[in-house]
Amino acid sequence: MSRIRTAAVATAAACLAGGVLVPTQAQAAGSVYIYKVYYDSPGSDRGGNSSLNAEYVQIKNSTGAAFQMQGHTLKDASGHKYVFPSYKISAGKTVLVHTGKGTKSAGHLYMGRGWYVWNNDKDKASLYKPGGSLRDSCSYNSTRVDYKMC
Ligand SMILES: [Ca+2]
Ligand SMILES: [Ca+2]
Repeated sequence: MSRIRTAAVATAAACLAGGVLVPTQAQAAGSVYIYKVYYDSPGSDRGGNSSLNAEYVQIKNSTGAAFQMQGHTLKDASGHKYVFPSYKISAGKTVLVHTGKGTKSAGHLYMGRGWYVWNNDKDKASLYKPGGSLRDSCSYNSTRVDYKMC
């Protein structure tokens, strides 16, 4: 009998005997990342809040716990910047960061801008941690599609 197998048997025996809590194997940690950039709002880009809000960046939390976004920043390639307010993305959920104005609600945040941010040809979305280090980025370079799955 190998040492590993012996240890496993001993652990199992300990559990049966005393209900000892054995540390479970670490789960796939997951991450918080840019999931999608919908950069070319449907239809003509003539402004208007509903058109601005159809342009968005979707951020996903694939971890097993809620994640607080407060203090994170989202930037485009030319330096437009959005600082996240207090907002928790639930485990496994996403939040849409809309370009236009609106009231924060479950699944929706708003940059509050009066014009588009994400270029329709090419751009780069970068998500920074509160301390300033990069959490994730997503680049695109195509006018043939309206969004990028990152
Ligand atoms: Ca755009
Ligand atoms: Ca458009």
